[in-house]
Amino acid sequence: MKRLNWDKVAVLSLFGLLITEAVWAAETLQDVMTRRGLTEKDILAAAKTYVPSGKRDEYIVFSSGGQSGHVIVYGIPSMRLLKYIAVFTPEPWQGYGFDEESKAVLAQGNIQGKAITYGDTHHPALSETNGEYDGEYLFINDKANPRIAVIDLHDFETKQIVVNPVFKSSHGGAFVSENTEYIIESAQYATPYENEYVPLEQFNERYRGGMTYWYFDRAKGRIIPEQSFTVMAPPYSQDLSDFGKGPSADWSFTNSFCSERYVGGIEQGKPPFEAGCSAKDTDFLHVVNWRKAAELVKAGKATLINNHHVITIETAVKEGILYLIPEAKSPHGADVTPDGRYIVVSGKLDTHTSVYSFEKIQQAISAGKFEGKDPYGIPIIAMTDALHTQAELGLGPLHTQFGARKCEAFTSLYVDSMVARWDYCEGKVLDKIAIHYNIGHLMTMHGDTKKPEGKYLVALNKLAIDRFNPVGPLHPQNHQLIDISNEKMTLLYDMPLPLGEPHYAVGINANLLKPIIRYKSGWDSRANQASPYKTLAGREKTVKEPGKVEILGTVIRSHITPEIIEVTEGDDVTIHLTNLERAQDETHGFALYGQNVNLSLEPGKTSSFHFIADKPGVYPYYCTEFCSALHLEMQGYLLVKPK
Ligand code: CUK
Ligand code: CUA
Repeated sequence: MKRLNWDKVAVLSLFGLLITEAVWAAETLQDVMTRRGLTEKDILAAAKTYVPSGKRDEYIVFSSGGQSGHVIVYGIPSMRLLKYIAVFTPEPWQGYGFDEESKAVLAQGNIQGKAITYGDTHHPALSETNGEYDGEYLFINDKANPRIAVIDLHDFETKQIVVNPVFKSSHGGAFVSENTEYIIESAQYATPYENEYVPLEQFNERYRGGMTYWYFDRAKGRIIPEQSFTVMAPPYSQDLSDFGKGPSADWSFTNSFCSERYVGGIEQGKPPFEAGCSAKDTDFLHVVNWRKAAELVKAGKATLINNHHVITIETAVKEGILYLIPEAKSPHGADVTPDGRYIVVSGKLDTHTSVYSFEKIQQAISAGKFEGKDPYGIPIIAMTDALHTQAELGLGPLHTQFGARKCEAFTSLYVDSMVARWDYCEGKVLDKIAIHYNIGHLMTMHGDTKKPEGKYLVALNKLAIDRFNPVGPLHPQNHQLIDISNEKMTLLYDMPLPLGEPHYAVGINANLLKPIIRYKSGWDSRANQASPYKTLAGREKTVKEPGKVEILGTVIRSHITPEIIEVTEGDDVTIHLTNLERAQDETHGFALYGQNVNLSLEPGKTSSFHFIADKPGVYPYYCTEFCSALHLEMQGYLLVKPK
């Protein structure tokens, strides 16, 4: 055996001790900055965004989840993800699309009898009272299949989906009126209102756009389709919308693109058309008196199409509720200023952003001063008669949000990849900041309300390119947090969002949200009422009828009751489970082998599932949330006996 050289051992251990000491000595801020290559600017940004362990964020953001059909919730300034809210797409963690209660919500979104299991969400809108966020509801649209969803912010769950009865394409939703009386959804690509084939040759006569006004019943927390209506519009590819505020509260504004009505190489009624959607110099801003439109519907002046109230173009013109104003080519955002006096519209193909004066629009309307009519007889107000000012902001201006200072606006510049801060009263640029890369929407805190809080701005960027660690050809998108509290805007943080294209987001002061911690015991959260299947401890039971088994069960640490379920091959099986927990965050899950069953049972919730036990066998089930030290023991067996 080789003898140890004790001298060497001693030297080595001393050396080891020294190294350990060097590493273990507390690092100073300067040490960390040197080690990680951080600048003072980085440290300042970190200090502005870091939310210490156990502390909470000042603002909560609801972002569109794009093609995922979800809504993404995160905090500002930390940019920490808090939740995905499943809306148009099944989502197993929440049991959404797996339990019968949420399946019923998704089924409301079926289109002409077909289940649609995704959505292309674009614009979330927070409910408002007197033009300010009240923290109660969130609405979001689906562009691919014109639908609007209602999310209750008391529990962050999707409660309702409504399908647009006349559009087959829509984009300009969801935006709310000052007191959330209506949610607007405007059409995008014109289609016939009827669900039938109409040849493209009849594009001008039969294809239509329009603006749907969904009536929201605040007491019920639901949209009432029967009390909703659509103002029909020409096939001009309506786009984004906004409701007025204050003096303009009774009006809504919707822009449009391709008012040439170009379709696949044919300008309607003319030979093949070269310039396509860029032949004209301007498109049309649609100005609608929705308050009066609602009165017309009540007075029986609407036409029923697909069992839905439609105000035809003819009626709209006759009653004076619809006007057009030329706007810069290929516009995108239409945003009403906090004081409700101006409408800001940017044309992507024009470097100017236009500020329309609501007062001037009203003057032109009451004086009957129009520059003419469009081919559908809608009066056109001359641009010069409606403009307050124009500002040259940069290339590809898109969307506008507002700041806390007087006349302060922020506009995204898609082509320049910049944000411009400017004064919409004076029409002058105040500051610009480069973003990475190609910004779409932008958002400031409460930036679309009567009282913007400013402070932070989030740039929602279409391309991330090289900002993050590469993860293959499909990149996440980039939400960039920008500090707007000082004279110069400064970039604070890049957050990758890997779920879908986040078109728009809304940020609300966290103090305004008061979500519940638990449901009332035995609650059907989707219907927002006590579940008929509510089950108390000790009252669990199995009801058997020939060919049918119904189980009323419970879950609580650390048992699923019943722990054994016996059925016969071919039985129609329904299981209702109530979570009896009252403790915060004591959610139990429920998964059953081979039946696509996956429930999330938050404290108090009752959820159900149903299936046909068509194959004899042994089907274990278990709780999917690590709920206690005896979590793994929370299990049972479903036994399907052969006939
Ligand atoms: S949109 Cu995507 S960037 Cu749907 Cu409002 Cu403008
Ligand atoms: Cu309940 Cu794990």
